[in-house]
Amino acid sequence: PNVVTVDTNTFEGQKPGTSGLRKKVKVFLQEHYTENFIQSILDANKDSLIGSTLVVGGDGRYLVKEVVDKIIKISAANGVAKLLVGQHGILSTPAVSCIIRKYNTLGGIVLTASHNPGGIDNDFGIKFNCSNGGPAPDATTNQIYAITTTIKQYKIVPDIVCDISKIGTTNFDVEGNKFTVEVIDSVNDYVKYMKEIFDFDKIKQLIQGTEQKKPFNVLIDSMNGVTGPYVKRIFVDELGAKEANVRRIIPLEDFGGAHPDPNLTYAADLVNAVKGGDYDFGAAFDGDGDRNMIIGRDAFFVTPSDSLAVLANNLQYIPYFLKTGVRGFARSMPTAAAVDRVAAATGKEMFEVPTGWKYFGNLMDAGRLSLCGEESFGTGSDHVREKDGLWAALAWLSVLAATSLSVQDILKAHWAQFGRNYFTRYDYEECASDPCNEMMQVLEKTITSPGFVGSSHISGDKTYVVKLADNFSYMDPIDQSVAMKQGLRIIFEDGSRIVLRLSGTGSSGATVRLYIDSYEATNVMGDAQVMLKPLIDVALKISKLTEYTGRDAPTVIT
Ligand code: VG1
Ligand code: CO
Repeated sequence: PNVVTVDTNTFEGQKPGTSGLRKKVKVFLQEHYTENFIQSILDANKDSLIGSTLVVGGDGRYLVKEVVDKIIKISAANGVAKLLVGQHGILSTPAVSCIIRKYNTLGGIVLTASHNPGGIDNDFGIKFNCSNGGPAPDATTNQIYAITTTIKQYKIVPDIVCDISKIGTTNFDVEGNKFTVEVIDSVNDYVKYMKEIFDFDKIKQLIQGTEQKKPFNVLIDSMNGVTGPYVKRIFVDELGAKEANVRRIIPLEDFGGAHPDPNLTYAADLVNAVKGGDYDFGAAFDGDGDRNMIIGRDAFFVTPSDSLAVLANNLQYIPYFLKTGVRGFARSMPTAAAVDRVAAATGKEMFEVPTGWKYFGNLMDAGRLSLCGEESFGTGSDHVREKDGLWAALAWLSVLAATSLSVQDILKAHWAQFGRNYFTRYDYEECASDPCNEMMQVLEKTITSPGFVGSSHISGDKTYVVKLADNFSYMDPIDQSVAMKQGLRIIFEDGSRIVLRLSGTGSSGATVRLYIDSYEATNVMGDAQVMLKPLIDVALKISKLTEYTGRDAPTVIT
């Protein structure tokens, strides 16, 4: 087959957000739109592209297969030597990271809009991951974006026909050069790796029970997303769970109409099933498999911030960390600081980075970070360079197996030892963009004006005095790169915080995220919504959120 050069025009707005380029499917369907972005990714790697290998796969949503086909044809035209493609185009985000690292590839292209709904009327996304397996850093995504604003042509080999439904290797001759597509089993490498990290026998014993102990009843929900085949292999085939213990494990192009976001609102099915049934543990994962929600008996909810802290405090029960040792911990800025207390108690280094997994990679590569997380249901370790939903569930089950405690008792013991960081997040989804941008500008001005630090804010019988207020910026300690304007924060004298930022993963309009947290040393058994109500009122008043968004209630409360 021959290379064809196609003239194209630029498109506005091909700027990757928190985690890749995410737009409505119909935007990607415009002629040349997807090709432009793929060519731009390859051009941003042009120094090492010739002869390279890339990993390609996605979360199974509508358009994944078509875009895999385009990536094959455009890669062939641009000197890539080999692609490792998940069968049917299926690879979870953490599996892509695992495969990039295992086979030392130049990187990978992940086709996902994560937890955003799928189908022809919903979202699609394309993300580039680097050779460390992690999402490309800002420098690279900025470069990709810059190329999209000037692109005039792309190269493609239209005549390559490759069946990605069958495992196997196909070689093509592209103008005298060999080009190889290897279609790989979507789950093998990942499952093998999980078996090295965890003690599967112990988890199996927990799930199946022994003569002395009754089975630990789990309910795992893949939400029709990519984790289905991984869950089937790991939980049913390897760990001996029954078919009835796993749900929605066939990846569907539209996620069955579900919003595959594992939180209390969108994973209500799981919550209700665990509440109403005889289950000890429930877990759900998002569309691309990097997020997790963990609940205990009676649907006792573990906040992601607490989940991170509990795992940090119990890593000795996971064989991987016995081998590697435990380096530092990290969390994203809006994540509650529960893990900071574990770091202080165990003498580990602690990092606070902006929202988005790409900021953890450098710290891991430098050997300073073992475990990290985000409040947005992201938990992971340096075993890969993405957050990893299934890993988090297996980590929890390892701790539960070793301690013989219930989820709730582990949390209670944790709070008794460290105190509790109450946390809640309010999301106002799909608001009008202009007023939200204005709200952020006005609020930034207000909180950085002279006199704001030191000011008092009264709600009910509580008075909060401002200690620090800014727009968060971060300097990477490894390469000194700086990320500015990562969210407005107001920190009070008692350590309570209000954080406000606009989402960088939506495909239309603006989503406002309001994060509230406050620490209690001894009053640890309260209800987060009740405990945090005064701070929420202060936040709504200072930000004038209702006036700007026209919303008197959030879309999702976590
Ligand atoms: C959200 C979360 C962030 C997460 C990102 C990608 O970003 O808040 O913590 O890293 O999604 O996760 P934003 O900009 O919308 O707040 V995923 O599972 O969508 O790749
Ligand atoms: Co995701």
